Amino acid sequence: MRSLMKSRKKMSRTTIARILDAFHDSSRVLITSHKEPDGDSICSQLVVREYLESLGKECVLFNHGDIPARYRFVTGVENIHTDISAYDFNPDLVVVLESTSLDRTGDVASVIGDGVRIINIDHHEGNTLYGDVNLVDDRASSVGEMIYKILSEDGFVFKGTTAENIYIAILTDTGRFHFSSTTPDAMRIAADLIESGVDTRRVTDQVYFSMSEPQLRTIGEVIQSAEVHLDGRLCALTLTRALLDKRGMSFSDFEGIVDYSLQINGVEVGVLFKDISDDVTKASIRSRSNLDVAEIARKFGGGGHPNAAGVTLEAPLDEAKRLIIQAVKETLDRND
Ligand SMILES: [Mn+2]
Repeated sequence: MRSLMKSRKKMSRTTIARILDAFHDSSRVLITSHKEPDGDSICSQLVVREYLESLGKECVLFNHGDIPARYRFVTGVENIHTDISAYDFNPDLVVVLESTSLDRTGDVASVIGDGVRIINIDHHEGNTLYGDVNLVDDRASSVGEMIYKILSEDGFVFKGTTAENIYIAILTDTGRFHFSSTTPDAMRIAADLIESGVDTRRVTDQVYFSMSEPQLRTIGEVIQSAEVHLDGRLCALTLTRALLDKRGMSFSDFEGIVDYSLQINGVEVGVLFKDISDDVTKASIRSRSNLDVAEIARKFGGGGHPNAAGVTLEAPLDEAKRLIIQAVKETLDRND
């Protein structure tokens, strides 16, 4: 515990105290995160809700975009609303997690009234500090890790669902303790959570080894169509609406399949392209070296972490592929 205490200094104690004050002073809290939420954002939101409800606060959770299939087992996930047209809440505090800018919350941004206090908690580089209180730590493995540290300062004890949900946040944001975000702090917190009873085998099975047969077969087709470019340094995967329609599935059934783009030895950059519509393509970009793919994503209005970024391009699939592959080529050429 000693080294965990020491490393907590990375996040300002004053800022943590201000966040805890805001939590205690609130009565109605909207908790949100980025569009197309992932394991870290979903689980962190649920933990903040449990904590605030334990203080007697009223909480509403809203996200823009479906809960990915692999997180539908998470305890409490049914409390996250996604139909913004049904939004009817008047919060006195808004907690925004995992969002570099307020726009990243998508439609939720449009229902946040002027003058409502905003708490911004994030671990992405380039956060625009749009909150009344901003806690941004780009060295944190996950927002889940940050929430663990913040709420621990208030004496909150993680057990049962809250322990499991922080564990899932760290597990998924570190790629199963694989990415360089797998820090000593992340491991220490994970160890504390396992000590408090998290069943790591069950949780990992549920997130990563619980797909349906059509999901597995669709992934097979995506892998089959992998394209290798730039002398074997870039691997591009494509998930199309046509393929999803054929199997009656949706993009949210395939969160995480970009990871397959980095499976080939020698590939430095992996990209998953999704044709969201005829004129809009989403690219998830990954790297395994110190090549900064967030910089590539930012070139087109996206963002993320150095090894994991994303961008939505107003371009058809083929055009988007050309643009991203060219940008990766330029970055590789510059680094050579
Ligand atoms: Mn995260």
